[in-house]
Amino acid sequence: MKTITLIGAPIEEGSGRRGAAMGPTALRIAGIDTVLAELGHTVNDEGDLRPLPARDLANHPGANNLQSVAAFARALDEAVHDTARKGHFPIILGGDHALSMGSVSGMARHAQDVGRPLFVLWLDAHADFNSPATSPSGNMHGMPVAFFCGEAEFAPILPKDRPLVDPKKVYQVGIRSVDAREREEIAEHGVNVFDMRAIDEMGMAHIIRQIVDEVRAANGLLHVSLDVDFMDPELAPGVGTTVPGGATFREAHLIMEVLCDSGLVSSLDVVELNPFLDDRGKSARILVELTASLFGRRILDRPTRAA
Ligand code: EXY
Ligand code: MN
Ligand code: MN
Ligand code: MN
Repeated sequence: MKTITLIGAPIEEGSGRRGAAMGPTALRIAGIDTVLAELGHTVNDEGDLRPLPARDLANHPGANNLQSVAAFARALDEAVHDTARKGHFPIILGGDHALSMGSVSGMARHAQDVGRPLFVLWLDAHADFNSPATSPSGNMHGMPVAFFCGEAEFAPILPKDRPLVDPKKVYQVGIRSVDAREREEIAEHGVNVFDMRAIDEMGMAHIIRQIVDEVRAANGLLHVSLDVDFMDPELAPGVGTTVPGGATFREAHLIMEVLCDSGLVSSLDVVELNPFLDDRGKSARILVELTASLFGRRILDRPTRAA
């Protein structure tokens, strides 16, 4: 059983619209804490971070709301690193996806402390590999992967010596919306992308087992970043960036079940939930279901699959 720390990150300034700041509250109302406690885990809810804007940074024409986004990145880098150092499992309740600039950086520091490589599983419709130089929107929720890989260095958001994530240790699953320059960047840097076509052709079981096998072979830590728009919008409508043709309920569940069996997951972001756009809490409830599967809820007991 784990000791889990819930960290609320009510950021919406990275997304270009209002509503995602209500995400942490909706996830709590949907029962994320009680579900985990009922599975036998110890759950500490640290409440929500409320950082003041980072006024030391100049506004940037290609990075909307930089001061607010940077403030959350700094606060999460610290909070996630501190949580992991105590041996606790951080779950970050978002909030838009710009928060992963901080959460992944905090885990990269922890991985460096313990001498293990950090892998990132990015469950998303989008590659989130823009920078201010490539972004069509300037919205920073489209930039976190480039940021933690060191490919969006335009302002002193985090210390210069922060550890970066190797793009070849980033696995993106569910992708179906990639901008022109982003497409070139992810290819150039060797990000592992399993787009929806790959899921259709190979099957989710094959893909997730391949990822788990690679993390295990490297004795890695695995940070999971779950964007609501990874799932099909019919299933999870509570997000501002819906893209048709997403993952099904079973595909999403299977990932969580296999990840749970693997024992390799070190940290989790649950992001982009916009309760203002949701349908009577449907998306929030699905996110709680998926989190429960990651932490041990299972349909039936089954023998552990040989590695
Ligand atoms: N690629 C688009 C942009 O950079 O503006 C859309 C990004 C949406 C990002 C969402 C959170 O995954
Ligand atoms: Mn995203
Ligand atoms: Mn997305
Ligand atoms: Mn580049």
